[in-house]
Amino acid sequence: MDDGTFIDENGDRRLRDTELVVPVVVGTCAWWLGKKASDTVTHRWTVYLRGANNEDLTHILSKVTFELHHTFTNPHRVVAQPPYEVTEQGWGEFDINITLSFTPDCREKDVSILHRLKLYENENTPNTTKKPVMSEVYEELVFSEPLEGFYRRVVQHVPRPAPELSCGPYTLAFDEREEAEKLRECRARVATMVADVRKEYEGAR
Ligand code: SLL
Repeated sequence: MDDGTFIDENGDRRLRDTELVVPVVVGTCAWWLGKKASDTVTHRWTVYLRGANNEDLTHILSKVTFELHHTFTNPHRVVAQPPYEVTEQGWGEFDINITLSFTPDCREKDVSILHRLKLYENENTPNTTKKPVMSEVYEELVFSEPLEGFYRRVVQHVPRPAPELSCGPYTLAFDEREEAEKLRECRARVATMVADVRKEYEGAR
């Protein structure tokens, strides 16, 4: 009898045609130091990963690793407990690689998200010490045909708020449905582009 599950190549039971979607946000929050700024330290900033609704993610994540620019001491920062954030001081903007590792029963490979540290607003906005420069991006973790045990555990989990981030009061509220729709449109556009390239390639052969 087909119960909607199948056994994968490792002998684990998975749910067919099922997706588990976990909305998250990666972001940076940067404070200009104003009069206290020097050549090498102009800002104090925090990079973080959070649930899109600030919910706790410890039932899914085992750790989050932030890869800073090599000019920082120990640029490889591992955070095993929430809040998943790293605070530093510096002078320049750069791309931060954020790697999410999942709980062992998920059996999924790590996922990396690249996020650029933003220290300055656009050219016409002067620096201020009154509020931070925020840069947040909504993302979705998609577990396709998840392990049955992991899926059941996650859907039965009762959501609870995560410990507050240091920049908690400044984080944005995302309209999940709107963001999910934008992501779907992006994915569809990419799929069309891939299909076009493939057609062109096949036509040229
Ligand atoms: C830039 N490509 O030129 C970037 C590099 C590096 C920023 C930015 C280190 C501070 C410290 C720091 O802020 N590095 O180690 O104290 O803009």
